[in-house]
Amino acid sequence: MELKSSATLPERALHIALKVEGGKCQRGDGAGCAISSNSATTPGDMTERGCTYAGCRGVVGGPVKDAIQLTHGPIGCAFFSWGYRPHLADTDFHMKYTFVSDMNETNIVFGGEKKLLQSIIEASREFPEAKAVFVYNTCSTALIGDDGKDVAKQAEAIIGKSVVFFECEGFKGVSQSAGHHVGNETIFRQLVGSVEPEGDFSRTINIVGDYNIKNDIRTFEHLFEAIGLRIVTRFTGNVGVDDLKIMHKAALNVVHCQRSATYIADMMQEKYGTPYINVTLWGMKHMAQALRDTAAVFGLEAEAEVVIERELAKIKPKIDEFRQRLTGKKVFIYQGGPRTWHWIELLRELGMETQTAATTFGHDDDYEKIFEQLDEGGMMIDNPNVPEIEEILTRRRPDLFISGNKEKYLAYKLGVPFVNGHTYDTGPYAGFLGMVNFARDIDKAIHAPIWQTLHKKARPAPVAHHSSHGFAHGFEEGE
Ligand code: CFM
Repeated sequence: MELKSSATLPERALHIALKVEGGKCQRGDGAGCAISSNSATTPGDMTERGCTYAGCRGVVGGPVKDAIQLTHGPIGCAFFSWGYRPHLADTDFHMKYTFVSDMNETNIVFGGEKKLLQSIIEASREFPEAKAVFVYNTCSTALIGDDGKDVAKQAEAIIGKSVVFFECEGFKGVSQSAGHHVGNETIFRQLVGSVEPEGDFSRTINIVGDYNIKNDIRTFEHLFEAIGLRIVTRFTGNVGVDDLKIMHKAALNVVHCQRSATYIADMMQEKYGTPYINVTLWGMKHMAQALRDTAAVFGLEAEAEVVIERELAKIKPKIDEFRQRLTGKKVFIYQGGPRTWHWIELLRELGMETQTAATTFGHDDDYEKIFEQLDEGGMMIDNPNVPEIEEILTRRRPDLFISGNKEKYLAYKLGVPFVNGHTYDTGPYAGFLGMVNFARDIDKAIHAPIWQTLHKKARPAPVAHHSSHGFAHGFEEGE
């Protein structure tokens, strides 16, 4: 194992691979190719992963703007699931409030069902404007055997609104990824198809797997509309409960985040025959392709070309300018999952090369897409821990680190320019216009005057070359 930081955890070698000469794959343990992903974190590994509850409450259910978001569990679970992800909407009920049944020691001993029922009733009385109550189960309430499903049914009869119960106990999966699955299934089962509206849905789509981070939708929704399509439902950025109920009416699902939301597209295809296409709504090439592929389903190709040409003309001069300033820069991208592969092409459009690519909870299909796009010498690492991240930043010395708040100050301490890819520095980053924002933030990070001042002092000295194995050789080639 050649990452010094993982010397005490030999299992980590299975999660690291290099793209070597001839486009071949070389894994950290010298064997195989595919890296091990979506598997349980080795005990002792300082993982940055979240839990099933986080993926369900924080990612899929949380953006629903007019639901009471109620955690059935201790107050800390609610606190740490709320307020950190800017999944905006045109109202801010879901961002302003979070609710919890506040399970304490006595409740854990004697059961929390009554308290949950009271909490649902009280919350819905306090906030009559809410359209539904979403209840998220946690580790503690699952372990003591509370029947939250039954409570949800009782509550529904009392308050006269949908009470959706998510069985997203934190211990259920190996990461937050399992929570996406639970979120998809529960919303599909309990809400989708429960209302049958009249009207013509022949030219309609759902945008699936966009969460309106920092208003991403403003960069692309009008483009789909400009080619003659109507958006029925967003899953789940800027969406209301009533929209989810009629989601099955749309003629096509356009799936953007293919980690967290393909589940519902598959279920809708099976039950309602709704076809879906996979798209990437970041970057010029991908965004244009997304519009083309969507338009092709409806015979609106000519309309799409007009929109693409018009929009590209608006941003191209700016992108060309940024490309001149960014060409040749090497990037380490570390995101939760698919953003890592969504952005390799976007960075190439800016003249930049992805030197290292990592995800927290990606599955095999994410790593296949990453590997395909990496240049020779590119490295992939699954679920990197903090010492590994530090070592990569020190030894591979990227010109830019695109990651999240957890890693931001580590990057700064090591003197590496940083952009927040999860919640954006000054986004939105999606669509054509968002790409200009992204390029501007990257340019600002890399060319900040501070690096000139600190450069030599702040960057740690390279780690001594200590190995002659093939893997290490490839790994250290930047030194
Ligand atoms: Fe999908 Fe996401 Fe992502 Fe994700 Fe996330 Fe996110 Fe992400 Mo942060 S839904 S998998 S669980 S694209 S919150 S909006 S940026 S880790 S790569």
